[in-house]
Amino acid sequence: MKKNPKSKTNTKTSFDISKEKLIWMYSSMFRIRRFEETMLEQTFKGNSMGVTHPSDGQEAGPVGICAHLTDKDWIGSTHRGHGHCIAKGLETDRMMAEIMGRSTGQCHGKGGSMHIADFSKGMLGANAIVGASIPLAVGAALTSKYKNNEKESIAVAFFGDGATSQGVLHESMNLSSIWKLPVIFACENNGYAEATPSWYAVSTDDIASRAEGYGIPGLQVDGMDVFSVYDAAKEAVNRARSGEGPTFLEIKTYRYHGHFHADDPKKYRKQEEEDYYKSRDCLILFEKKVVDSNLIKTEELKKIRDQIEDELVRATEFALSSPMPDNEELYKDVYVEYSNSLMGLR
Ligand SMILES: Cc1ncc(C[n+]2csc(CCOP(=O)(O)OP(=O)(O)O)c2C)c(N)n1
Ligand SMILES: [Mg+2]
Repeated sequence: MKKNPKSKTNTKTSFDISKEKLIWMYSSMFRIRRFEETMLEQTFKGNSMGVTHPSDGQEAGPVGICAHLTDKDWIGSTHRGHGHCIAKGLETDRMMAEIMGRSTGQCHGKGGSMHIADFSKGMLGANAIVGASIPLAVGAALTSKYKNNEKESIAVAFFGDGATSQGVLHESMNLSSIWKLPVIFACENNGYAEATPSWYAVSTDDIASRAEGYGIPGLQVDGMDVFSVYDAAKEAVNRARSGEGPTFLEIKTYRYHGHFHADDPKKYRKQEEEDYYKSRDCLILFEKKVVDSNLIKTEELKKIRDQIEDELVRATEFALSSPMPDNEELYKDVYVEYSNSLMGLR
């Protein structure tokens, strides 16, 4: 067994959170869960364009972190990016339409599941290239530092365990450390990169400890418990906003579905493992904590779930009834249009 236990494990759980924020957290996690399940139903009906990677099971990570961010903060995302988008405030109807390749989609149907972006919300984009969110977020953090704007605008790079042995992460950690950039490295360690387990492919059980070598604090966090993520992220965000530089969070989580929407019989993992994580589901843990502490009533949570179910029915209808893009759309938002306008040719 590989061990390198230098990073700390976050064991704190705080209820120093407003009711409004608690409701936002629960709504966002449930919205992500039902978005992914609805998206999969639609994908199996043949309504999605291209490959989709569901993130259900992993909701507490993006929600616990984005709870501290505003539209002025940036996030970079992954191929499994729907949860990041929703936690950053993107609308489910335009996301669903994007996945279905419709003209009303977030990127006018040209991006699909793995390229949903919305700069107005600080969402730099989902990303099909493993590890590519990392330099994008570090670049955004550099902009912020350069403009003396860290208090208002920090950056978070979401990436999986599969990206953690790539050179780009290590170069990015080094640069962000020497320049004290306002960036958070949010590693969603769900135990697998496609079918390869991280115990086989990653040289340590403690990925967060890798940050120590770059002078960056690393913390392992229970990614099934949104409060655990929330507390760790609060510390990391405060460090970034106050000019103290980057933090690395390793969020221990689990994806409930296979790597992507089809053709993954999940033979590389055991049913007992899946059952274990599902018994610690983020929605169940949340409900238990807030109801036991008399912060929110069971009926209030049920009402939230009902509203989100309705929202997703409407989002799906919106997407299905939207037209496909015109051929003309092919010539918009492309590099030549952008560069010509920069050179004054258009
Ligand atoms: C640079 C690069 N290498 C390989 C791939 C193929 N690929 C797509 S997803 C994936 C696994 C990524 O695993 P991880 O980073 O742990 O994310 P997870 O799928 O578990 O969310 C791989 C190898 C890719 N898209 N980009
Ligand atoms: Mg993974």
